[in-house]
Amino acid sequence: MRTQVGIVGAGPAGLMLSHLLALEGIESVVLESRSRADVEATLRAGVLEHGTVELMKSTGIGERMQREGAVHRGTELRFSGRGHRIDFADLTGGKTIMLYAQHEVLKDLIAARLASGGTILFESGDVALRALDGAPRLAFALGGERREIECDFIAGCDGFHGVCRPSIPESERTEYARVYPFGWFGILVEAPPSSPELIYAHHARGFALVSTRSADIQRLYFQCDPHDSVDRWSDDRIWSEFRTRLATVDGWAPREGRILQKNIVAMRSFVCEPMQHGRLFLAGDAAHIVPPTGAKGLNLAVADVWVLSRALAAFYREGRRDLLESYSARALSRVWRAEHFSWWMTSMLHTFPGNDPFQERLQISELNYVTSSRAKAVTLAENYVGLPLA
Ligand code: RFL
Ligand code: PHB
Repeated sequence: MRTQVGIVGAGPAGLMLSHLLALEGIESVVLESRSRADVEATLRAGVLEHGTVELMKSTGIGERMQREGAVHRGTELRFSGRGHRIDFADLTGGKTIMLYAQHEVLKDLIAARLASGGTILFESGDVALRALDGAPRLAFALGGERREIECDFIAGCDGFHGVCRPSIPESERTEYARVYPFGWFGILVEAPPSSPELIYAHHARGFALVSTRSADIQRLYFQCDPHDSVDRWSDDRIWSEFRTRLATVDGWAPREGRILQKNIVAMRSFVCEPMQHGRLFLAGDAAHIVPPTGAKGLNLAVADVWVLSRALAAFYREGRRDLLESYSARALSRVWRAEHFSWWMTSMLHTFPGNDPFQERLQISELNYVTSSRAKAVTLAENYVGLPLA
């Protein structure tokens, strides 16, 4: 088997790359270790930046998102028992975000690729990368048989725990990491949204977030011990924690309902530099991780593959190599901006173990500033809706 670009991973990075390349007439094969059903059912992100939304619309995969997604023109920061609105549209010259679940984006991308004759090999096992400096190949197992694909380039879109990043010799990469001393306890709830916009709440007991998935499903999170277990949290205990952390002076309470799912996610910041080695290019979580407080992960994956697809298009159309050579540097400048924003939002809103009253006063001061100074609010808003795609 031969293709122009071998892509490992059918997440947002891999599928969007395959889609963007197809629009340029560039062939790709996507190898995915999980089944299609599993990929299409895994619950993750929910917020799409302005640029991600525009890219989906302009490349013909935005139709269902426009019908079923919800446009949000702002968000609420809640602390000391009061809510403060950050008006994205007003602060950014009209930009907004879209609430549309990551697995819905993946369903749309998979349908679009298959409808235009694209190849996605689900349930591919034992993927290995060979000859990254010469004529690269992807070796893998499918349906009990060993197979190989020869490619011009390999895109490593296989997430944080994938095989692509470790294929770059350790001496050729530098990793920057921060692990946070807390995790997020997430629940999926059968109830209409408690609020028309997302609520990011700072409370002495810890951070809480109110988000939605649809007209009758809510997604809520609260900061927890990363080593905690969902079994220790009864539904009553969960609701009591949310009521406490989200309480306002005028008696606001979340809309409660049947809890459909509970999970705990760890929080980390991570960047691998460079994001390329020979003919291998990393994109998305394979190269970097942000804590979810800035809602950036999926959007960064899309921004990476936008840059990579432009570089590959320039190579195949005009024989240019310069954009491929500068891929990592150009992608990393956006990555580090998002790393800073995600770290800043996380630091401002969470309670850190061992926080002293001085630290707590600093957090409240910063929250007061963000919600009272237009200049500071603009920095939050323009990062949250997303800086323009390169
Ligand atoms: P993914 O989505 O992890 O996809 C990688 C794919 O590669 C496959 N794979 C392999 N395939 C073949 N061979 C191998 N050896 C393989 N190893 C792995 C995997 O099965 C998988 O299908 O990475 P990608 O494409 O880079 O996309 C990244 C995003 O998924 C991620 O950043 C976001 O979900 C992060 N995130 C959020 N991002 C946002 O932009 N907005 C949000 O609101 C948001 N909320 C979140 C989030 C992540 C969360 N969790 C679970 C960490 C909320 C949460 C709770
Ligand atoms: C979500 O809806 O899952 C979500 C929203 C905003 C975030 C993180 C996750 O910052």
